[in-house]
Amino acid sequence: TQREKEKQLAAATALRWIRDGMLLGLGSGSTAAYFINSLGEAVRNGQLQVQATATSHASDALARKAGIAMLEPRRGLRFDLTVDGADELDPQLRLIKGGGGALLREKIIATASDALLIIADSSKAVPQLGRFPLPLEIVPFALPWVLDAMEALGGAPVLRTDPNDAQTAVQSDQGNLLVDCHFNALPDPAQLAEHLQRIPGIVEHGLFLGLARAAVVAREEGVMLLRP
Ligand code: DER
Repeated sequence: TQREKEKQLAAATALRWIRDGMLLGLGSGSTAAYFINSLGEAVRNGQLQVQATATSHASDALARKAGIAMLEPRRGLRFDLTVDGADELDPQLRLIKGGGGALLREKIIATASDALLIIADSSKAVPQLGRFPLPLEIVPFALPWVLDAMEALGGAPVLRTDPNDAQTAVQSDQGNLLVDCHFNALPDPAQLAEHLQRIPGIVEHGLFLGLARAAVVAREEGVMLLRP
C-alpha cells in the first residue's frame, strides 16, 4: 500500500544519518521495523558497524535476527542517535507515541540519546495533536483512580485490551497496563503533561515534547525533513 511504501522510504532515508561506530537507539512499531531491517542489511554486507539498544522486546528480537550487535543498558550509556516512529507529530515536532505500547522504553532511550530522529508516513503529520488517543502506561493497582483522573481532565480513557479477547488487558514489556485516553484535540500538550506527571500510578505518558531533533516524513511525491 501507499502507506507501507512511505514507511519504507522514511526508514531507508534515515540510514543516511548512520555512521560507523555509532551507538543507536532502535524504536518500535512498523516503521521502526523497516529501519531495523534496512540497518541490519547494511551491517550484514559490511557497510556499517554499529551497536544498539532496542525500545521493546519485539524490536530487540528483530535487531538480533537482523545481525545487529546489541548493547545491554549500563551506567553512562548515551546513544548518538535514536530512530523511532510516532503516532502523531505536529509542526513543532511535539509527538504522540505509544500506539505500539512501547512508550516507556521509547522515552527512556530517547532521553539517553543525543538526538531523536522520527521516521513517519504522511498520515502522522498533523496540524494539532490529539486526534490519536494519548497512550499511558499504568501500574495495575492505580487503574481505577487513573481512569477517574483522566476523565476529570476531560479525557475519555479506555483500557487497552487484546484485539482478539476483550477480557484480556494488554501488558507492556514491563507487565504494566496501557490506557488510551481520547481527547479529540490537545491545544496545550505541555500543560496536560504537567497534570499527568502529578497523577500517581501513571508510569509514563505518550507526549514526547522537546525530544525530537528532526523528522523524516515520506509522502507520495517524496521525502521531507522537518525540524522544529
Ligand atoms: O508506539 C510508538 O510510538 C511507535 O513508534 C508506533 O506507534 C508508530 O507506529 P507505526 O510506525 O507502526 O505506524
